[in-house]
Amino acid sequence: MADLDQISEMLQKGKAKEVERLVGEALVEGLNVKEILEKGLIAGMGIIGEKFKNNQVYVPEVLIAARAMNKGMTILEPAMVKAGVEPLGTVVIGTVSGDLHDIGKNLVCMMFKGAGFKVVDLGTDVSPEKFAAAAKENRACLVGLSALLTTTMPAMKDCVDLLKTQGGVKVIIGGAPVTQAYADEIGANGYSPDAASAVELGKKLIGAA
Ligand code: B1M
Repeated sequence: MADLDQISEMLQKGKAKEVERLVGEALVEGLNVKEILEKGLIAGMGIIGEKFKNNQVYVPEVLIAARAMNKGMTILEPAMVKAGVEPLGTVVIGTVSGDLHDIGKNLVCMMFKGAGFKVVDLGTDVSPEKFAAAAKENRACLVGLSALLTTTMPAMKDCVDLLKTQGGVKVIIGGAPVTQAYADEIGANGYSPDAASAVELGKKLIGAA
């Protein structure tokens, strides 16, 4: 009998093959797809996110857990489509113009995926126009901007200004030099110091918390 706690546990340990096997077994046994996602994969990723926030695990552990999550998702996704399971929402994420740092941004993407969002990752050095076009095209509820350089922080304001003209979408910002005060100054909807909190904030902003 497939065990959802075991899926969560194996994911936290980064055992990708085990996660893949257990998700497959759960599907064969006819377990509810949404439950496998929420009580198995998302639950495991949520625990990793919380531990990361509290410095109980570090970047490598998160990356390994995310890889296990992805393995599980490749098995689960076709069944989710069949069952009509909707993502919580779509979030467009990228590192702003002139900035090539992507390790933190990638963690933010993983945490959002782990929480059940559809993620459109635009990569690095992303112009305000590209953010705006992707938000529109994907009907995103959230846009996440990352910046690691003090010199690229002003590009966040350009993005916020442009996205505001489109309306509807909420903008959250983060990255080592970024602060809540800066988010307030440029009119972003929120700031988050780490990847796990970014998801909590995003959920709150779209009323899914
Ligand atoms: Co660069 N770099 N770098 N770098 N680099 C820093 C940022 C720097 C602080 C190093 C230093 O001088 N001490 C400094 C910036 C100084 C400043 O502006 N005040 C710096 C510099 C100057 C540069 C170059 C200009 C160096 C040069 O060429 N002279 C150059 C710029 C290139 C460019 O972007 N145009 C450069 C290049 C590089 C590498 C390419 C070599 C490499 C990047 C590789 C990559 O990302 N693929 C690199 C690296 C690795 C770093 C350091 C060492 C580590 C950054 C990192 O990945 N941290 C960094 C020094 C440091 O931070 N100790 C440094 C780990 C990551 C998990 O943390 O990205 O902060 P972080 O993400 C966190 C949070 O900030 C948050 O969540 C994550 C964790 O949960 N977060 C968000 C991030 N984005 C978020 C978005 C959100 C919410 C939260 O919502 C949307």
